[in-house]
Amino acid sequence: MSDLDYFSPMANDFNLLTSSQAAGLLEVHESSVKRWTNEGALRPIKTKGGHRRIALTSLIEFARNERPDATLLKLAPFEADVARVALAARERNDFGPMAGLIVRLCDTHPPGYLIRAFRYLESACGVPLTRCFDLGVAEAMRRIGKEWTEGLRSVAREHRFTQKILDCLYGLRASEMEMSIPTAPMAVVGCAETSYHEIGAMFVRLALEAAGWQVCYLGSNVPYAELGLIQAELKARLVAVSFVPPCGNADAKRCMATLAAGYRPERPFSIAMGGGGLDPESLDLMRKPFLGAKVWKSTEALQAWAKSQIRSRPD
Ligand code: B12
Repeated sequence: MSDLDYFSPMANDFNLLTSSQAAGLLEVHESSVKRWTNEGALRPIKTKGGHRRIALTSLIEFARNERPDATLLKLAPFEADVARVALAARERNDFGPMAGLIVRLCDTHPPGYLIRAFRYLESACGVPLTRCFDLGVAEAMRRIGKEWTEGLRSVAREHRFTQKILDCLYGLRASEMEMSIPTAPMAVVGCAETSYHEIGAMFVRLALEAAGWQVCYLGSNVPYAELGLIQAELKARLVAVSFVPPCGNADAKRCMATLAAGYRPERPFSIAMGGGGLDPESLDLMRKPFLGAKVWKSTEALQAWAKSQIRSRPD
């Protein structure tokens, strides 16, 4: 056999990487990977189709010896899992592996691991944090809910999981969010009245803060009338409310009606609603008197809008 081993392409579910994928995972230029393979420091494998590929395991081994500062290594012992999660998310928009890893990590490790994994996915692999929330964390939460419903997960283990997700969200926030600019637009964010499902509202809080907004975060179970009072007091441009089941369209209607009743035209604002409890097709949006009212399908979409608002503001 030549210096290239042979490998079946059937085994290639991100176990075998192109040099561009390998470079992305180690945060180096593709030319570096090609140089390492030419020099023999990194041994490629030849597929039956004649393509040169790098085994994920070899890449990690190489990094341990030659690139000990690579961020991927800081995710040990989950380097290979995180690499596969990153590639599935980025190249196939498949967040199932991410949800699986979130469940495993939270069940067995402190939340710091998850924080590091999200940071890596965002900065090294270009998977936005909001997309990790919308598609990865929300799916992990659904799996936890299903396990609980089927009697496969005790209440305490569900609570432990949820608290770790919240710890992770607070941790992600702590590193950069306390620096908001006083002139930045203000949003009031909270959960629907009676709702103790807080994670969706936390996603929104982080998404808006990362978009450059100031956020007044009110947490769970916020009386709608008081949402309006705080909005007026702070002259907030946006009120964002999360409706997770059992809250649904009827609650959203009540929320809009209450906010409309207390609306002060000299302190205008938009309403953003979201969460798995809403059925946007059958919800009659009360567009007036608000600047706008919308049910958002994802925090990523809301964040894109929030960024556009910052860009279009006069200095
Ligand atoms: C964790 C959890 C809890 C925790 C919450 C802890 C906490 N601090 O948040 C606790 C233990 C308190 C809890 C309590 C209850 N829960 Co619970 N819970 C869950 C679980 C497992 C996860 C919920 C969650 O965080 N999901 C993530 C959310 C946020 O995802 P999402 O709604 O799809 O939202 C997505 C987007 O829409 C967006 N988003 C959300 N909000 C917003 C807002 C805006 C503006 C935008 C832009 C986007 C956005 O973010 C998400 C990602 O994209 C779910 C299981 C599941 N299937 O979801 C059950 C679940 C929601 N709970 C359920 C129930 C029944 C309850 C209780 C009634 C149980 C009881 N008998 O006491 C109580 C109700 C408490 C209350 N009054 O709110 C049911 C609801 C069933 C139904 N259809 O009515 C579920 C579905 C479990 C089940 N399979 O039966 N729960």
